[in-house]
Amino acid sequence: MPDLIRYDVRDRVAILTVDNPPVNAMGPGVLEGIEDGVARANADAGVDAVVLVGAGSTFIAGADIKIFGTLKTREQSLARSEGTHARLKRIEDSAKPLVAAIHGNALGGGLEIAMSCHYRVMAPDAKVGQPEVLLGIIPGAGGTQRLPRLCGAALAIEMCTAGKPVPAPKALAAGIVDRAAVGNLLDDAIEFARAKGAARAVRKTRDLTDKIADRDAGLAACAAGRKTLAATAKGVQAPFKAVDAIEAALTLGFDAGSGRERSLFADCVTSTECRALVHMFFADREAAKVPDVPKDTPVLAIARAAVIGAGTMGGGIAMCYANAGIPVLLKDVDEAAVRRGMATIRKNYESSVAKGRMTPEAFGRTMSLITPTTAYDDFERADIVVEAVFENMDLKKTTFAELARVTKPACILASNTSTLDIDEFAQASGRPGQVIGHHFFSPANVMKLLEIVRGRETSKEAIATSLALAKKLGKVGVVVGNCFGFVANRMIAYYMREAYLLLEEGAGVSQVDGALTEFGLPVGPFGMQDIAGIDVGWRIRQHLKLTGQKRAEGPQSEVPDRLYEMGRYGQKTGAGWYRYEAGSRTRIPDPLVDEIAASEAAKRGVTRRKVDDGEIISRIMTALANEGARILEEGYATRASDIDVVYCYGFGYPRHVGGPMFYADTVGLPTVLARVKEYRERLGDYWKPAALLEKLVAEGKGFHA
Ligand code: T1G
Repeated sequence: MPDLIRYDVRDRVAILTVDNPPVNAMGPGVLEGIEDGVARANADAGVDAVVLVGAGSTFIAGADIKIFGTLKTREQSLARSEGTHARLKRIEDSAKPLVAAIHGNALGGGLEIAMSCHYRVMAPDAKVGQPEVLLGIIPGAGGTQRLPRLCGAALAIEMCTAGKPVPAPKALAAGIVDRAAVGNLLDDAIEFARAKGAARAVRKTRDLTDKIADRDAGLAACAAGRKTLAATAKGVQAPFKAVDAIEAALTLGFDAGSGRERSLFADCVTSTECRALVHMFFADREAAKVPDVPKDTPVLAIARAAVIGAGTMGGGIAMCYANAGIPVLLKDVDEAAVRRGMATIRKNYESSVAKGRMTPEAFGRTMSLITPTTAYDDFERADIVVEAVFENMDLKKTTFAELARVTKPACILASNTSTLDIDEFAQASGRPGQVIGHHFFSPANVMKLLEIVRGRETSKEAIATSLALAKKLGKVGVVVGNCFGFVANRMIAYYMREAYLLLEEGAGVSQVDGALTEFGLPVGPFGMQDIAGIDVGWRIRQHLKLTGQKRAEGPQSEVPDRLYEMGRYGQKTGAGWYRYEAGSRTRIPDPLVDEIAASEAAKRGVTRRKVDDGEIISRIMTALANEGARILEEGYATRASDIDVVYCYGFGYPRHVGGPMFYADTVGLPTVLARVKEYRERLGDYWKPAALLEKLVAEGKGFHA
């Protein structure tokens, strides 16, 4: 324990330093060590006050999230949090003034410990927050009771239901902290503590009442919070329970309110929502770990970039680099193409400025980082080039051959292709070690997923550089293998296959979409295609016909081709799977599509029937899990949680469900396998169980260890 919490004394002030790398999480012994340190200071005649500070880059970043997995029952949770609450009250009962010195992040339990101190001094660039809802829980160490007592119900509700960190100026203005440090944080906090020590000024947060005195205002804030959540917090419970706990702070005494918090926390921490969100927290971080690419692999500094192709994707990719402060060339074949690309970029930024998401200065500064060009001049200075030309293999191979000639040897040559073979580009370039896939998702400047596709000869340096670059671009990078469609589009082909076939079997377009949005997807498969463009899928199918490939085993519905032949590409043509009024994106069901589905079903001898929503979800999710298992057994994804990350960031799969592979574990792999076998019986041999799925079921395991 002594290593976790250091005890020093300076100018009659005890300094307790929490040292639990990497983020001073409240792992075993930390809170106990703090309580022991406070008790020692109170017994120390040479001490008048106490400062609590974090070692390294941050204060305490919260409870150790790994511990939640050990809380299997309400009883276990209640016992643990009762102990935590009692310990924090004993710390708060210190007879000598206790000052928290916050730098980096004081999040979750970190802020709760800081609020159990009598005062808080905060570094100007530090943040405080209660992000527990992002993990499917609520503050469980008195946060819902102390925070309103410091800043009032409205801000407490905002912080505990959105989970967003609050910067120092706002925390100071709201009363969460007492002083924004000037100069060295620790020196400033010691000076502040000395003054409080001299005045023997102790202030227990739990005794404060003025910020919650106006109960009606507080209850009104709760009602407003619930109203907002009803519209925004679909499919999750934790944010609502956070409001319930804060309401208890307004209506019950501190102890009763704390009891209510403990009970609500226990409801949350044993929920699937919590298990799924904790899974995703670690999955996001695991994705950056590639077994055969050591953490210390040299990373190429990316100071200058270039993008080939000023279309929708190329322009969005150029914006990603400019947004990250990296100068980027944007090249296309002629002035008109480049002008169009720049105009689209400008329009995107102007819309951000109009919405207040970007200042005019930032717009000017960022825009100036993008240099349009129709020539390869200056390409020799680029550290990376991203190719985003038309999805045509010959064109791409020519492009890579040219890029190898006009760039420096160390320059990484990345392709934004969504399905074509990276190894072919690598051969064409003559520089295979530097060739890699950077598959952005549309709109590239918005979607966080970056599929990093490693070719047969892609170097470890190119992979490590791509992972570091993803973080710099604000993306979540997932390294995947070079199979057709990589991971995202390979699996989505099965998702779409089932959607098409269910349509032909009798489900309606908006019924399928409705079932998926009810499940938690932001948009269903048909609405998604109307946005992406039915013509995009048609072109891929034509390319595959040339190479004798199929996107997915089993029957290929002809309905999308019929729509394409009718010029119904989706929103861009005013009609696709749905109809759209001029200038509107509102999806209007079109009976014509169901007629086409019925006629295609007849051609295939399919008997139409009533399909229920349960079957829609089961067929689609089972297809995803089975193909995901195949991707894993073939080695195109490192781990099941990488597939979950791809789906949550690439297609908006609900994080509170945990991704398609986590969801399969929740359903239970024996059930998933039984469904695959049932569908094989009923629908056809193409429903072949993945070998890995059968193996895991035989071993009584899940996709996630
Ligand atoms: N518990 C365990 N491990 C953690 C952790 C935590 N709270 N926070 C980070 N890590 C690990 C992370 O997995 C990674 O490990 C390494 O630290 C660096 O993290 C009682 C119950 C603080 C903003 O939700 O938001 O308190 O991959 O890559 O980008 O009411 O970490 O290196 O092996 O994210 O600099 C509330 C979660 C918990 C904060 C730093 N607290 N953490 O970001 O580093 S619930 C949180 C973060 C709670 C109380 C309740 C971020 C960060 P590895 P990183 P970063």
